[in-house]
Amino acid sequence: MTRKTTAILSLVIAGALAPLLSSGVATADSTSRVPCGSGQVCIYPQVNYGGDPYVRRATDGSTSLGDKPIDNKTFSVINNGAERTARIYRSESYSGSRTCIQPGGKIANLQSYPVGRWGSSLKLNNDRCG
Ligand SMILES: [Ca+2]
Repeated sequence: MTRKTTAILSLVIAGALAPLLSSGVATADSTSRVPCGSGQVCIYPQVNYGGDPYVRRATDGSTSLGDKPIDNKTFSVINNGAERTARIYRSESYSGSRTCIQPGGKIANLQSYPVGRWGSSLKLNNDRCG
């Protein structure tokens, strides 16, 4: 392989990867956001991932939101928990209308989803949504 060919290939690869890298980050605009780390499920008290998120490590398994500040303030969510689905329920004890977020998935505005902003418990599972 010539040096020129290698250089061209590098450019092609870089160009192909750039959209993938940028689309995986929850920074849709320039305003500051609290990022959701790898292996974490983050529920934000504002749409478009705004405000201080409730953060749960996916490896912790099934847990309730518990914290009063996030209760009924589930406006947006990022699921960075590898292999784990995240279900947000309207009521405590994992009942009521729910919305499931696939691993690697995110929802910028939960208000148009079944759980809405009214989430009060969160369950993480090693299953699939649906
Ligand atoms: Ca609720």
